[in-house]
This record gives sequence, C-alpha cells and structure tokens, in this order.
Amino acid sequence: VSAADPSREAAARAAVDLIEPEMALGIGSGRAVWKVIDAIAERWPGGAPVRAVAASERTAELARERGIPLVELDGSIELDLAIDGADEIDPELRLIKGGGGALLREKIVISAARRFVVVAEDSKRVERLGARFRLPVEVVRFGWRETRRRIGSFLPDAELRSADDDEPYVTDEGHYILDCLLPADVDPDGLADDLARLPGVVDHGLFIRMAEQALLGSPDGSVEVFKPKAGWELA
Ligand code: A5P
Repeated sequence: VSAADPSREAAARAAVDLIEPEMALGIGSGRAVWKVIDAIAERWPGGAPVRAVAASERTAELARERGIPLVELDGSIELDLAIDGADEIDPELRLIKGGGGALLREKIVISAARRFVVVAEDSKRVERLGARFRLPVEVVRFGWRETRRRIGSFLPDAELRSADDDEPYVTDEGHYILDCLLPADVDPDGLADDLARLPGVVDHGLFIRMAEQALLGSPDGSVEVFKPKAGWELA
C-alpha cells in the first residue's frame, strides 16, 4: 500500500497505544492511517477487539483484509477515537487534509468521534497553512466552473484535480476537488467560514479545532506528542 517510512510507522505505533479493547474507532485515509491498520493487526493477530468506521473505500478494504470489524455511522454509534493523517499541521494544530481526496468522509467520521488524534510525519508541520500544500475544496459537479469563479474572489488560483487518466478526479461521494493556493496572509478560520457559505462547495480541507493532539514521528523512530498552546479550546 505504501512505501516504508520510519517516521510514519513510529507515529502509527504510538496511535495503537491509545486504542483499548471494545473501542469504536474512526479510521481516516492515507498512508499514515493505513500503517495504523497494519499496526493494529500486528498488536491483535487473532483479530482486533474493536469496531471501526472507515473514511474511504481503500481504508475499508484494508481494514477488512486485516480482520478489523467495520461498522457504519448509523446515527446511534458514537466513536471513542478517530485517527487520521494530515497534509499540513500548523502551530495551533489546525490542519489541511484531503490530499488523498477523502476529506468529506474524513470530516464526517472525525465529527462523530469524542476524540481525534492526528498521526503524521513530523515533516508535515508548517509555520502557516498553505505554505507547501494547496487547500482541497470539494465541490459538486453541477456548475463547478461557476463555483470556482466564486471561490476565486478570495482564492484566485484554484485547479481542478485530475485523475491518472487526465479526467477530473471524482471523490468517493461523486464530487470534484479544486486544489487552491492559499495566499500568505490568509486567515484560516475566516476562510473556512467563507468557503462553507458558498453554494456548490460541499466541504473543504481545513480541519480547525478538531484535533486534540498530533503524534508526530521522526526518522529516528521517536514520536512527539504535539498539543496546541494553552488557551486553545476544541470546537
Ligand atoms: C486523505 O484525503 C487525507 O486527508 C490524508 O489524511 C492526508 O492526505 C494524509 O495522507 P498521508 O498519510 O498519505 O500523507
């Protein structure tokens, strides 16, 4: 599924230490959480004593292969812990996610969980969101060029994401993704509100005041538990 990366593997092992028997888990998508799935299977070779909701088809497939029982978000289940990766992490533990295209389901799964822990390589830390990564914005296909025009009033550089065959990339929920360059002076909180108000925008890759901590792995196998500064509150 993914190339070996000691930073990612260290973070994944640390995440498994947070899992207790009988927990209902939310499992996101991406290389780091796929390593978490491997680490769960190593920890409980006879089958993990947990239930999990998967945020992407790929994650669901891998979880099934590794013997992790899957459940649906049926409106009654409350998840004890969501574990997911990130593309960028800023000093306030605000995230950009969606590099793998699963941001919408990821946000739904994370929102259904009491706690959300990020699993990532330490190299995902940035001083400001957008420093290295474009912000994915998921839009409905109908009138997407008009939606892009309207997003352009605050994010003028928005590229339609392509799949390997050069056709537009389509998410698990059947939408397109616009990858948007963030201006250096962007206010992520204000931007999240502006995007949420636009018709045609389904969701965006800003995950703000959602994570309680990030487990950040380094190439030497060490893991830093990163929490935002005091005075900061979960939404
Ligand atoms: C998937 O859509 C993303 O939100 C991932 O969580 C993010 O891209 C991190 O993925 P990696 O662990 O593969 O870097």
